[in-house]
Amino acid sequence: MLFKKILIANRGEIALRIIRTCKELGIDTVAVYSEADKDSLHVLFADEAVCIGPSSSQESYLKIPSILAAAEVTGADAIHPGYGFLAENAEFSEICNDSGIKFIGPDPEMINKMGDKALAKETMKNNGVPVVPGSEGAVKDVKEAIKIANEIGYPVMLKASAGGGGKGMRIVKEESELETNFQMASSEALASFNNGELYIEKFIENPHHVEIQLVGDQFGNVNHYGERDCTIQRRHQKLIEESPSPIISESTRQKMAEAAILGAKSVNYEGAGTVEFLVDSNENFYFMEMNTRIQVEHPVSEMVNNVDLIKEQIRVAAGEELKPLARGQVGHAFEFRINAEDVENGFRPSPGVIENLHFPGGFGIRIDSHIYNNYVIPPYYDSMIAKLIVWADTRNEAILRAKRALEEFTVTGIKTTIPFHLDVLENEKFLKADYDTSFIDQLYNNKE
Ligand code: MV4
Repeated sequence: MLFKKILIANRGEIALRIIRTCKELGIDTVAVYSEADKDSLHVLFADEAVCIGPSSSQESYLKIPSILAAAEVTGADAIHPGYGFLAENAEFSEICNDSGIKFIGPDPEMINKMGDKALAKETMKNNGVPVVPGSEGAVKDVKEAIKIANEIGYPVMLKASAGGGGKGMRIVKEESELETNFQMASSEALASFNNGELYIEKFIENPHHVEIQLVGDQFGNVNHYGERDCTIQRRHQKLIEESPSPIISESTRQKMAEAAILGAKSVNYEGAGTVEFLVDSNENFYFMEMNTRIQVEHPVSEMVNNVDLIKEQIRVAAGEELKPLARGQVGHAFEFRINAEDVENGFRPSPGVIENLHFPGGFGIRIDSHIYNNYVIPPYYDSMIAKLIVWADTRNEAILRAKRALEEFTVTGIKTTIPFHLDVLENEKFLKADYDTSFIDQLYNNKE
């Protein structure tokens, strides 16, 4: 049997996304919400809702005792953390399971192993997954960093063991710059993550970020759902994702999927997860990080696989055995993140009231969103207000469909990233899939 009642420890579109799947599985749902979110759709659409505190995330969506108390008073037998907030918090995973409430995600040991990026990389390397040349795990001091940099050659990159997603990263072009960068990166990491440990690797010029979606069960089976190309980012915030990646061959695609499955099986990975790779211009790929959560961009993989990944995630958490995929990936999908941001002013947040809203529709269009007419976007949380997901047979057809959908999409009262996406869809380089990580900086002329 699956669960009877799932508490969703999240807000916004992902809370709604999870509630929808629970309903289709006949599972009751409990929403939790902060005071700022009392009029949110996830509160309205769940079977029950519990206020867990004031507006600040620290005092609500991140407050473990309040969430546990909400689960206990409502009799929830599982908690889905969504993404962000407590999704990769080992302590939360442990406390849930100790309280007899199933955490829909990996156990605390797995979260810790993958959360330590230097350890995760070392683990993958030891199991035969290709990694960027560099230190074995963390480096102990500047001296060791210099020694390794001389072996692998400049430019190199310093990364925080406790970082991830680009925080605490530094490029070093030559030996004379290493010591100061090392000290700065280390104290930054210490201040942000309470852990100053760094590892070092060769800097890969203008890579693509390509990630493989996986789900593992309790019997050692791991399915893969193809890859997503997440290279269109600004300051480590993804803006557009697509599947399949337009820059890799069928043979690279298969090798990456095999490497991801090898890595996941070698750690007995359970649940939904993503193995991120850097891909260089020669299609060499290197393990970068493993995320132990469902990600924002999971719908891209759902569309090309015709699979509800949240359903799979809930099933494996309940102890069901995965079945091999009935088919491979079909067609092409994009996700466009619609953020309440003023693109012309450095993507500055633009919270406020949605005055007039019209969602696009028609064949191949999917909207995952919690907004509605007169909804007030609170200033306390992230600025994503909708995801437009587009599916079509080919990349070109998906682009044409995306363009007409973005033209139909109406949001007034606030600034959004819709005009940004329309610009990208006119860009020759994007159309030819000739883009890399510097794409947005070049488009908007705003290098960090
Ligand atoms: C790198 C890199 C180049 N060489 N590592 C790591 C976290 C991720 N968000 C960005 N990361 C990078 N790691 C080495 N050894 C370049 C990046 C990078 C990047 C990668 C993919 C897509 C966009 C990016 C934007 C800036 C930096």
